[in-house]
Amino acid sequence: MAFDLPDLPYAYDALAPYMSAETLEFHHDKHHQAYVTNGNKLLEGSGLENASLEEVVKQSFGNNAGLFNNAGQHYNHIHFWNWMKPNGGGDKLPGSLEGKINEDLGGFGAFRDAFCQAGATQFGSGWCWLALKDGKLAVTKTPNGENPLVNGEVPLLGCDVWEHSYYIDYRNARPKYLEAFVDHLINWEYVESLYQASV
Ligand code: MN3
Repeated sequence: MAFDLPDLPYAYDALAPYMSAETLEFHHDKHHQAYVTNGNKLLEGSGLENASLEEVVKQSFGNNAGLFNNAGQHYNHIHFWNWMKPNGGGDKLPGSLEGKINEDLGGFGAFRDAFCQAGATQFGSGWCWLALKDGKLAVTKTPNGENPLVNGEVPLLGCDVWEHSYYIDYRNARPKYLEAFVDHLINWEYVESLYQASV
Protein backbone atom coordinates (compact mmCIF):
# COMPACT_ATOMS: atom_id res chain seq x y z
CA MET A 1 0.00 0.00 0.00
CA ALA A 2 1.15 3.53 -0.71
CA PHE A 3 2.95 5.39 2.05
CA ASP A 4 1.24 8.37 3.71
CA LEU A 5 2.77 11.01 5.96
CA PRO A 6 0.89 10.92 9.27
CA ASP A 7 0.27 14.13 11.20
CA LEU A 8 2.32 14.63 14.34
CA PRO A 9 0.31 13.41 17.37
CA TYR A 10 0.96 16.79 19.11
CA ALA A 11 1.60 20.43 18.22
CA TYR A 12 4.98 21.36 16.71
CA ASP A 13 5.92 23.30 19.85
CA ALA A 14 4.65 20.64 22.30
CA LEU A 15 8.05 19.05 22.98
CA ALA A 16 9.97 22.27 23.64
CA PRO A 17 12.44 22.97 25.11
CA TYR A 18 13.72 19.40 24.63
CA MET A 19 12.84 19.30 20.93
CA SER A 20 11.97 22.58 19.25
CA ALA A 21 9.18 23.41 16.81
CA GLU A 22 11.86 24.23 14.22
CA THR A 23 13.37 20.74 14.53
CA LEU A 24 9.96 19.08 14.26
CA GLU A 25 8.94 21.20 11.28
CA PHE A 26 12.07 20.22 9.34
CA HIS A 27 12.16 16.64 10.61
CA HIS A 28 8.49 15.81 10.00
CA ASP A 29 7.54 18.09 7.10
CA LYS A 30 10.78 17.77 5.10
CA HIS A 31 12.72 14.64 6.09
CA HIS A 32 9.85 12.25 6.79
CA GLN A 33 7.93 13.63 3.79
CA ALA A 34 10.93 12.89 1.55
CA TYR A 35 11.02 9.24 2.71
CA VAL A 36 7.30 8.99 1.88
CA THR A 37 7.64 10.64 -1.54
CA ASN A 38 10.74 8.69 -2.56
CA GLY A 39 9.41 5.46 -1.04
CA ASN A 40 6.23 5.69 -3.10
CA LYS A 41 8.25 6.16 -6.31
CA LEU A 42 10.40 3.12 -5.50
CA LEU A 43 7.44 1.02 -4.39
CA GLU A 44 6.00 1.21 -7.91
CA GLY A 45 7.09 -1.84 -9.86
CA SER A 46 8.84 -3.40 -6.85
CA GLY A 47 6.36 -6.26 -6.51
CA LEU A 48 5.66 -5.15 -2.93
CA GLU A 49 2.90 -2.65 -3.78
CA ASN A 50 0.29 -4.61 -1.81
CA ALA A 51 2.46 -5.59 1.14
CA SER A 52 2.14 -4.01 4.59
CA LEU A 53 4.83 -1.50 5.56
CA GLU A 54 6.45 -4.05 7.90
CA GLU A 55 6.57 -6.58 5.07
CA VAL A 56 8.05 -4.00 2.67
CA VAL A 57 10.76 -3.27 5.24
CA LYS A 58 11.58 -6.94 5.83
CA GLN A 59 11.40 -8.05 2.20
CA SER A 60 13.29 -5.13 0.67
CA PHE A 61 16.18 -5.50 3.14
CA GLY A 62 19.18 -6.84 1.26
CA ASN A 63 17.22 -6.91 -2.02
CA ASN A 64 16.24 -3.35 -2.91
CA ALA A 65 18.42 -0.83 -1.10
CA GLY A 66 16.65 2.30 -2.33
CA LEU A 67 13.20 1.06 -1.35
CA PHE A 68 14.49 -0.34 1.94
CA ASN A 69 16.12 2.92 3.00
CA ASN A 70 12.93 4.91 2.48
CA ALA A 71 10.48 2.28 3.78
CA GLY A 72 12.67 1.65 6.83
CA GLN A 73 12.83 5.33 7.62
CA HIS A 74 9.06 5.71 7.04
CA TYR A 75 8.42 2.90 9.54
CA ASN A 76 10.95 4.30 12.02
CA HIS A 77 9.52 7.84 11.91
CA ILE A 78 5.85 6.81 12.18
CA HIS A 79 6.83 5.24 15.50
CA PHE A 80 9.35 7.93 16.49
CA TRP A 81 6.63 10.60 16.62
CA ASN A 82 4.65 8.31 18.93
CA TRP A 83 7.65 7.37 21.03
CA MET A 84 7.62 10.96 22.32
CA LYS A 85 5.06 13.07 24.18
CA PRO A 86 5.00 16.30 26.18
CA ASN A 87 6.02 15.74 29.82
CA GLY A 88 7.23 12.25 28.99
CA GLY A 89 10.34 10.31 29.91
CA GLY A 90 11.78 9.45 33.29
CA ASP A 91 11.43 6.31 35.32
CA LYS A 92 7.65 6.20 35.84
CA LEU A 93 7.04 3.16 33.64
CA PRO A 94 3.85 1.12 33.26
CA GLY A 95 4.06 -1.89 35.57
CA SER A 96 4.60 -4.82 33.21
CA LEU A 97 7.30 -2.99 31.25
CA GLU A 98 9.06 -1.89 34.42
CA GLY A 99 9.14 -5.48 35.64
CA LYS A 100 10.54 -6.69 32.32
CA ILE A 101 13.26 -4.01 32.30
CA ASN A 102 14.22 -4.93 35.87
CA GLU A 103 14.35 -8.62 34.97
CA ASP A 104 16.18 -8.43 31.63
CA LEU A 105 18.28 -5.26 31.85
CA GLY A 106 18.89 -4.78 35.57
CA GLY A 107 16.61 -1.80 36.11
CA PHE A 108 15.82 1.62 34.70
CA GLY A 109 19.25 3.11 35.45
CA ALA A 110 21.01 0.34 33.57
CA PHE A 111 18.57 0.72 30.67
CA ARG A 112 19.17 4.48 30.56
CA ASP A 113 22.96 4.07 30.53
CA ALA A 114 22.87 1.38 27.84
CA PHE A 115 20.39 3.22 25.61
CA CYS A 116 22.29 6.52 25.76
CA GLN A 117 25.58 4.70 25.19
CA ALA A 118 24.18 2.86 22.15
CA GLY A 119 22.96 6.14 20.64
CA ALA A 120 26.17 8.01 21.38
CA THR A 121 28.38 5.28 19.89
CA GLN A 122 26.38 4.69 16.69
CA PHE A 123 28.97 5.99 14.23
CA GLY A 124 27.31 8.34 11.75
CA SER A 125 23.57 8.23 11.12
CA GLY A 126 21.33 5.64 12.70
CA TRP A 127 19.13 4.69 15.60
CA CYS A 128 19.38 3.19 19.07
CA TRP A 129 16.75 0.73 20.25
CA LEU A 130 14.99 -1.14 22.99
CA ALA A 131 13.89 -4.34 21.26
CA LEU A 132 12.47 -7.71 22.14
CA LYS A 133 14.73 -10.53 20.98
CA ASP A 134 13.73 -14.15 21.62
CA GLY A 135 11.44 -12.96 24.40
CA LYS A 136 14.10 -10.87 26.14
CA LEU A 137 14.68 -7.12 26.08
CA ALA A 138 17.88 -5.91 24.45
CA VAL A 139 19.41 -2.49 23.80
CA THR A 140 20.85 -2.26 20.29
CA LYS A 141 21.84 0.21 17.59
CA THR A 142 21.53 0.21 13.80
CA PRO A 143 23.01 2.29 10.95
CA ASN A 144 21.00 4.54 8.63
CA GLY A 145 17.39 3.34 8.15
CA GLU A 146 17.82 -0.16 9.55
CA ASN A 147 15.75 -1.28 12.51
CA PRO A 148 15.32 -4.39 14.67
CA LEU A 149 12.72 -5.88 12.26
CA VAL A 150 15.52 -6.83 9.86
CA ASN A 151 17.18 -8.86 12.63
CA GLY A 152 13.98 -10.73 13.53
CA GLU A 153 13.44 -8.58 16.62
CA VAL A 154 10.48 -6.45 17.74
CA PRO A 155 11.25 -2.71 18.02
CA LEU A 156 9.67 -1.33 21.21
CA LEU A 157 11.45 2.06 21.41
CA GLY A 158 13.85 3.86 19.10
CA CYS A 159 15.67 7.17 19.11
CA ASP A 160 16.74 8.83 15.87
CA VAL A 161 20.42 9.84 16.09
CA TRP A 162 20.70 11.29 12.58
CA GLU A 163 21.99 14.85 12.95
CA HIS A 164 18.71 16.22 11.53
CA SER A 165 17.03 15.04 14.75
CA TYR A 166 19.17 17.11 17.13
CA TYR A 167 21.54 19.54 15.43
CA ILE A 168 19.26 22.60 15.60
CA ASP A 169 18.67 22.14 19.36
CA TYR A 170 21.88 20.48 20.59
CA ARG A 171 24.45 21.14 17.83
CA ASN A 172 27.01 18.34 18.11
CA ALA A 173 26.05 17.31 21.67
CA ARG A 174 24.35 14.03 20.78
CA PRO A 175 24.69 12.63 24.36
CA LYS A 176 22.73 15.61 25.77
CA TYR A 177 19.95 15.00 23.22
CA LEU A 178 19.81 11.32 24.19
CA GLU A 179 19.58 12.16 27.89
CA ALA A 180 16.78 14.67 27.23
CA PHE A 181 14.95 12.06 25.14
CA VAL A 182 15.07 9.48 27.96
CA ASP A 183 14.43 11.90 30.81
CA HIS A 184 11.74 14.15 29.26
CA LEU A 185 10.29 12.81 26.01
CA ILE A 186 9.66 9.04 25.98
CA ASN A 187 6.00 8.06 25.71
CA TRP A 188 6.23 4.96 27.91
CA GLU A 189 2.54 4.15 27.40
CA TYR A 190 3.20 3.71 23.67
CA VAL A 191 6.24 1.52 24.41
CA GLU A 192 4.08 -0.53 26.78
CA SER A 193 1.39 -0.94 24.09
CA LEU A 194 3.97 -2.31 21.62
CA TYR A 195 5.33 -4.63 24.30
CA GLN A 196 1.84 -5.91 25.16
CA ALA A 197 1.08 -6.46 21.46
CA SER A 198 4.26 -8.53 21.06
CA VAL A 199 3.77 -11.02 23.95
MN1 MN3 B 1 14.91 11.29 11.19
